[in-house]
Amino acid sequence: MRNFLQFHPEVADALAQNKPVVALESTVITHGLPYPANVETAVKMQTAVREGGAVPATIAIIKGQVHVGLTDDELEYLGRLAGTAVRKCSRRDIPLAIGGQEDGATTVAGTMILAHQAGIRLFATGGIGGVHRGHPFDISADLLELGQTPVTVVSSGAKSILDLPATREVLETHGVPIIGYGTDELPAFFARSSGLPVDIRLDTPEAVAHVMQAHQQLGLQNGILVTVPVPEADACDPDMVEAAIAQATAEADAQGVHGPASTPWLLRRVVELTNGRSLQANVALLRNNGYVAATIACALAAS
Ligand code: PSU
Ligand code: MN
Repeated sequence: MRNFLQFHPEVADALAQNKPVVALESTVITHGLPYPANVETAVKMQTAVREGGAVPATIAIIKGQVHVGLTDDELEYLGRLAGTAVRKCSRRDIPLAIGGQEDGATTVAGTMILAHQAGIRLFATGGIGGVHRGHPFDISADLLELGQTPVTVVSSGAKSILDLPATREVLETHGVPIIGYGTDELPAFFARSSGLPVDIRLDTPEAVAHVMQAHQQLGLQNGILVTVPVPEADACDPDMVEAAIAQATAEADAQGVHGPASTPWLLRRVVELTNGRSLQANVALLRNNGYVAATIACALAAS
């Protein structure tokens, strides 16, 4: 597998010296945000990882080659693919993109697989996929990947475009611990809480690192989910977002949007319906999660 991986020199150096590294996904760049806000946000997230003391490794497939860490030119190239038919790569899609020498943007599931292959234990993103409301068999491959790949994912939970209680149940079935970082409740992406409990609340990077070490020493092969609420100043009014989400979900159903197209379609529509207000929250939580993941990576390197 390592033969498919092309490491950015800075990432290769950091890994060789056991320095803290945080993986970042690329579907949020191509399918989650419009150009050029996507590239600007990706750069801000990489900067936040550095401010937290780690090296960022954004993962994407470019012309059939897996890149672990992107140059500025590669990031710009990827950003300009937003809105095109670039393949959204979950577990299923990775061999298709590599075999076909295609470009591919990795989802949470896809990034977890490639981060693990690259020897990176921490990965930061915005939101994970989940069980779609009203479609109990549309279960994101992210949840199953968390059940079988030993990478810790730092995110702001899942959007309430998803069925959060069902999402939580699937994670429990697959043995995925949900850590609330400074919170007792599962965050709901734009909103700081969902009313659902987390499995444990931890308040420091060291405490999370201790759980990760115990998990590894036990030889457990599943992932861990660390959830971080959106920063208070940038959170959206829950009623406003909820109304937008309800309308977007109803429209998607009416228009027959389904499968992998569903999440990107809903994300775009919610931005429109909130007049971009949700975008501000999205950017803020991505940066914050990058920073938090970096501090955990530092604690891990020191432990
Ligand atoms: N949720 C978000 N923003 C995102 C995604 C999810 O709030 O950008 C992306 C992530 O890449 C995630 C993917 O892994 O969508 C999930 O897609 P699906 O539901 O088709 O598994
Ligand atoms: Mn799906």
